[in-house]
Amino acid sequence: MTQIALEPSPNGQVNEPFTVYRTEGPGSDPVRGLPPFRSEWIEARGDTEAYSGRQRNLHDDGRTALRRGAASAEWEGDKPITRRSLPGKTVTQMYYAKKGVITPEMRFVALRENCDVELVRSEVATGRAIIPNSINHPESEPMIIGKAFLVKINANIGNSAVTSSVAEEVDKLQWAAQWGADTVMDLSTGDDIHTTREWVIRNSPVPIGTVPIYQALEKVNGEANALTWEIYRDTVIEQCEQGVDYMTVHAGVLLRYVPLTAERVTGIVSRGGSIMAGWCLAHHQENFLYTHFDELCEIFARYDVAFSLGDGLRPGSTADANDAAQFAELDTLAELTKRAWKYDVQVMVEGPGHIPFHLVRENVERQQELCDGAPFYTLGPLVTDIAPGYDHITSVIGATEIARYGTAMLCYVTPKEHLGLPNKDDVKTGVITYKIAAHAADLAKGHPGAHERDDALSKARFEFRWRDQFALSLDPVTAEAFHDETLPAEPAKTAHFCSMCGPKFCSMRISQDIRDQFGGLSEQQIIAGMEERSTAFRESGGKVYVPEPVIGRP
Ligand code: IRN
Ligand code: FE2
Repeated sequence: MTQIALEPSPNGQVNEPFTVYRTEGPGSDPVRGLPPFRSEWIEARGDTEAYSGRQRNLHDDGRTALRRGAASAEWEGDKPITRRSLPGKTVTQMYYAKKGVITPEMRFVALRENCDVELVRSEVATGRAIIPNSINHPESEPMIIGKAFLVKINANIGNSAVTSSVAEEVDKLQWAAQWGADTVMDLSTGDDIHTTREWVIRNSPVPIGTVPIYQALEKVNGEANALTWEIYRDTVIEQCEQGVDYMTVHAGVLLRYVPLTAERVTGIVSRGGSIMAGWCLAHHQENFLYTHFDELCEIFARYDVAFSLGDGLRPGSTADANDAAQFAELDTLAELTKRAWKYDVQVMVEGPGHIPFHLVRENVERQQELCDGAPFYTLGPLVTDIAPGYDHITSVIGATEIARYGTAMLCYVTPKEHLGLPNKDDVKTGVITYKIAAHAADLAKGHPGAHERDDALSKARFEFRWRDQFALSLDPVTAEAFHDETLPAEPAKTAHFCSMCGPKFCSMRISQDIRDQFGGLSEQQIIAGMEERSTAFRESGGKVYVPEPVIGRP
């Protein structure tokens, strides 16, 4: 927890420090990684074994650097030691929740959410919430995704073949977490995919998600037709061993759904969805992610990795919203959700995309109904297609609406969406934009305590405690910089106005003057005074508009 110290009010009243949870971690040296503080909890359950994983492809720079100091991974020869379940044991939070066992992870979550631990346990047991913290990511701080809890946001990072280095990705991860990303997805596709991910996970206090089909595709040199279940499975295991916490799996893109996209304005826009659709058509076979789904569940159960069931057929334009292809896939995702639950594997379901405002709500209500309340995780949605360069805004409008009606996690969209790879500024803009949506939804849902920060900031604003107003804001740096642009001097930090309205027209100052004027009077005195006036008003005829007195006429 972080405490924000506050100044006293002008009347001398003390303002208690304001407590917030920040997913920053203690801060880490990139080549050492964060301390693996969950290791003890995991080992104490006695349900896992250490073994030397099958990880390969470690590039030299990554290996030597991480070997020198990696806090969590021990090494045997060239292979790191990782954990998996003992044969016959299930290690997932859902398994323990269903058994009625409260894990340290659940307690941590309850403290973080400031709620009853029993709520955490029961929501995880029914599948309405997930705690996506894998046993091979002991550096991660437990968190929960579910509609009974605070709305979460995810930031995507990742290099592509054209730009970015490993160090830059770690930097982006820390940057995203610092501004408040609750999870981060590493969508790297370049050569150093394995090394990049290793660095990202070892330094991440937040759960890390991936889309394994991207790496599987790299292994077959981008030839989607050459993909096989075996290559995919080995990629998944490699990532489970590294400590990926949740994985997007596009298992709902069924062969028979692909023709439903033929008449669309924008066809299939999901990367994973288009890979799988291409594979299905090329082989004229059912999607191997669907046909091997049970094996995937068995693997995920061994590491407590959560499914993020991918929406490979999400609409990529408002014209295609809520169409047959999208909803057919959702039916299949609902079926798969229940299949995963049989293995006690945690699941969330991904959602769109591009949806005009009036069709947004139906998406979450339908998903909640079909998937028995499994957490919904949506990409925006963008409510219009006409503002490239501003798609953090077109999407956050839909995101706020969909979160209000029960979406549990929002995948951010940056201003670079549809245009290019986001840089650090874009990552920050995307995160802050989505923090606003998540918090607005928490307020609208009446989430207990959500309004406290608003109230504290508003009080500071009204009392001209400028420093407190900055400190309580989502982006103190920008707030202070904007203020200082016109009034940089130190006295302005306590001045009873800013340059927006100037000293004479500051409404907050005028309101305070009014209060001061009546400040000496008791409430009874004020009420009595008002009554006296009101009686006089009624006795004089009770008219709001009184005819102008006629003066000087005979
Ligand atoms: C989230 C909701 N719907 C899609 N997403 C995210 O999109 C998902 O979590 C992942 O980060 C990315 C996957 O993109 P493709 O492969 O579906 O385009
Ligand atoms: Fe799009």
